[in-house]
Amino acid sequence: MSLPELGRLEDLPQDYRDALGAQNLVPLWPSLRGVLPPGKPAPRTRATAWNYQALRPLLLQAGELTPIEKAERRVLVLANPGHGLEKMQASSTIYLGMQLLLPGEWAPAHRHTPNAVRMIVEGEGAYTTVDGEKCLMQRGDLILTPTGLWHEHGHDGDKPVVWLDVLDLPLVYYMEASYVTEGRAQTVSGDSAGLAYQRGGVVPSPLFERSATAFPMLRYPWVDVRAALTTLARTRPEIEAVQVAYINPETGADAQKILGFSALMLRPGETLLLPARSTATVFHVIEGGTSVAADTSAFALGEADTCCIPGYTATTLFNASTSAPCFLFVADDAPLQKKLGVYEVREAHKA
Ligand code: 1HN
Repeated sequence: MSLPELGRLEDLPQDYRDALGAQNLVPLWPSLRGVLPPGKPAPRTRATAWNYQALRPLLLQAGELTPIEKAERRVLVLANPGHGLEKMQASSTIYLGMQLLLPGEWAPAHRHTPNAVRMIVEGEGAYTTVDGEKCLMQRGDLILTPTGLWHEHGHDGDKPVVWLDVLDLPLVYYMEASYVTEGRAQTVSGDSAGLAYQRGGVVPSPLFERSATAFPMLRYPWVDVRAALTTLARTRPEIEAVQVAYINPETGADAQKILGFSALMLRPGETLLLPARSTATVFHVIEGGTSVAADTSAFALGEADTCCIPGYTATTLFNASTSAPCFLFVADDAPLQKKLGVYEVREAHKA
C-alpha cells in the first residue's frame, strides 16, 4: 500500500518559511518520508569492492611520497562513494583503511575513543603494542585496539607490512565523541598476558579469580582461527555456514562493543545464501577467492580484496574453486544494532 503524499516545502509561502528559519524551526512533513521510508531504509552505503592488487601500488607509492613522520598512520582509506569519499566511511558506522608500515618505521603511541581492529594482510616482522602487550602481526591475525587503549606500531622485518584497519570511527565521530591523546613509547610488559587466553576452553583463574580486564585477549592468531574453521567443516559437514565469531573469552560476548567480527570458510564449490540483515557487512578475503552477489551488484574477490554490502541486502557467496576453500574475515555493526534493539534478519532469500 502506498502512503499518502505529504505537503512539500515549496507548498508553503516564502514568508512563512523565512519566519520559521529565523527561529531555527523546520516543518517535519516535507522530510518525513525521507527519514522514515516505507518498509526498509534507503541506505547511502553502496555495494563497493576494493581490489588489493590495484590499490597496493598506490599504497607503496604513499610510502615513497610521505614519510611516516608526516603521516603518523600511512593509510589509504577504503571510502564508500555512496557517502562521499571525503567522509571516509565504508558504511554508516564502519571505517576501513589499508595501512602501510615500512621496515624500521614506527607509528607513535596514541589512544583514542573509537575502537579499532587490524587484520594483517601481508608481510612479516611488524608488531603492534597495545597497553604494553606486544602483539606480533602475522597474516590473517586479528588484533584488537579497543577504545582508550594505548597503541603503536613497529616493524623489525625487511619487507613492507600491510594491514586492514576496521574502526567504528564514523559512529563515534557522529556522536561527537571522537578524540585522540598522544603519548610516549610504551614499556612492553614482559610476556603477553593475553597469550594464556589463546587456548579454547580454559581461561586464567589465579586463586579462583577470573580476570576483571574488559579486553583480556588482544591477538587472535590466524593459525588457531583457521584450525577451528577446518575442524568445524570436517566434524559438522551438515552445518550451513562454517563460521566462527571473535569473542571475549572471559564473557563469551562479542570481542568489541560496537562492531562484530567473524571468520567464514566457504568449502570448495560452496554457495552460501546469507539472509538480508539490518547491518551493512564487510567481507575481506584472507585466503582463496569468492564471488559476492547482492541485489544488482556482483564482485569477484581474490586474496586480500575487500567489499562492503549495505544492510537489508540478501547476499550470495560462491567459491568457484573445486579444490581450495575460501576464508573470509567478516565485520558488521550487529553488536551495536542488537544493543539498540534495531537488529533484524529478513526472510532467507531464494536462490
Ligand atoms: C588509528 O589510530 C590507526 O592506530 C589507524 O593504526 C587508522 C583511522 C582513524 C583514526 C585513528 C592506528 C586510524 C586511526
